Amino acid sequence: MTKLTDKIEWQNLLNNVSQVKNSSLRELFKDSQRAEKFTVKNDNLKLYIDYSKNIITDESMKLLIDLAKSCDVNSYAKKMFTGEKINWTENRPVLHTAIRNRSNAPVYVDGVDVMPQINAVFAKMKDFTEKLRSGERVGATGLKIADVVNIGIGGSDLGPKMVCEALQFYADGPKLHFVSNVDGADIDETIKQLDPATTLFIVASKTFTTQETLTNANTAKNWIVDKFGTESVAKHFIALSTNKTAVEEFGIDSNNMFEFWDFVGGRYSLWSAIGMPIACLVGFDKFEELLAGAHEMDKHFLNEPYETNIPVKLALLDIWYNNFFGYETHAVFPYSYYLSKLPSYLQQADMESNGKSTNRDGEKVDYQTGSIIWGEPGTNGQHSFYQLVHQGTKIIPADFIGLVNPPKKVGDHHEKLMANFFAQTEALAFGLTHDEVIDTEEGLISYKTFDGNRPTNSILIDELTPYTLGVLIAMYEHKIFTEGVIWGLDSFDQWGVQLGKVLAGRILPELSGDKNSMHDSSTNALIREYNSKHKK
Ligand code: G6Q
Repeated sequence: MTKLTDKIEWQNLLNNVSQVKNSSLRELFKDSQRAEKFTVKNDNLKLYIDYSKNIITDESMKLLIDLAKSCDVNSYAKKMFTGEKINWTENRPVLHTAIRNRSNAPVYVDGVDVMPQINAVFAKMKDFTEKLRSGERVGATGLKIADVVNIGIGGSDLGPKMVCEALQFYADGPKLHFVSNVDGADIDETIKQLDPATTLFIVASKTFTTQETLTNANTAKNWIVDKFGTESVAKHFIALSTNKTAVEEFGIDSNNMFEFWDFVGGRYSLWSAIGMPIACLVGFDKFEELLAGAHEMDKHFLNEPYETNIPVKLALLDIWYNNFFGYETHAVFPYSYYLSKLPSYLQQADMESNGKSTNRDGEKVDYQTGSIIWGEPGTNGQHSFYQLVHQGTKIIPADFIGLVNPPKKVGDHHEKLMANFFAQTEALAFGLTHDEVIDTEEGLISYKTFDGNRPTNSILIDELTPYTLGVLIAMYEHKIFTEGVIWGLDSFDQWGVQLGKVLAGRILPELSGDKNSMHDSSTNALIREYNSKHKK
């Protein structure tokens, strides 16, 4: 297969970037059609995406689309949706799209339709959440469950936590808490505010072998068992997992286990039983609306031509800056309080998927792959790090995400919020020239000029509902997928996180003083220092 960087489409982009790199957005916007040309509006998805404030021309966009075509993005998407084993290092299909396949059309894995098993778990989730929310399912003392604690980490934490935060406005169920860190402070600070009689723990772990999760789950179990005895585990714990044996060994009856499967990757699992906290918080119907939104985006991604395909466009723009301009980070700035956890969710989704350097042929790549993703809610960022975004020496392409209508109108807050969104993208694009700086002492003019030409995408969502949230998350998932295909990566494995886990397992007994250190001089000295001062 031709190497990515040897492809004619790649070479054409290299030529194009040398012509376009120094263009200014002020110049490019002399084309009065530019905003219209570089906007995708989709009423069905309730999205309006304006990517005109990027350093691109019609020709650059065409050449980027040629690259996507030459890398067969759409054929790979079809392979994913139809259950081919595109996660080749783990020999697994990648079917988070089947979980939210609202059409219920069969999806086969090794000749077996997976839809009936998906539907069966959803029926069990619906029944459970309805009983929990109505008070029919109670704790050991007969009291209604008021607090639900999700114990999980990584993909078994970030997705449901982000969605629960985003859908807070619709919350009408028990209060949700999330414990992920193995630092005892996390579980301790959480349970100290709770009443064990009215608390349910969800132990969310695909493998049910994750050290952090099992440590927290055991601490929680001791807390409950100390009060109400071993029998009470059945009333206060449920498990979300693929590993029935380990769940039962922990002491949770398989009736209280909600299954998912190896074909759902951890960071793509919020649509599965891992979404249980979401269904507890807002009800199963709203959880289904979330799935429906994602399914609508799935259809768009699969069927829309590249020219108007939203995830493909966003992926190509990221590749444009990452590979042709050499910009290393990509920021996500939600102008919505509810979306404040989106950047940290996307950090995992993107960086764990595409933070890799070995391609399909098992060779080291000779080009950049996954961007560094970071971000914060926008207006807060404006009062802290936006200085660097506007006037620093680094260029940071950014997604600005805002709502046309907030879930609730509070005075004129929303107008002020969105005025900031629009002002920031305008200022980043067009800056302020020397001549435009007014009322300033001559010596300060150079400090007060803004170069502009800082690229942004403006993503407007009609309103924040479970449906549009599903659309938004799936949009980013498919953006990540598209980039992974073009870079020739397996976006669905995560070997990079293994080494640290193995070494931590080796070091743990050394911290009890049971073994001698056998590491490099720095690690040995750190362990000695810790052991000499740590109070046992
Ligand atoms: C996600 C990763 C990782 C995983 C956690 C938790 O794609 O695989 O973040 O979700 O390590 O794993 P368990 O769910 O197995 O506990």
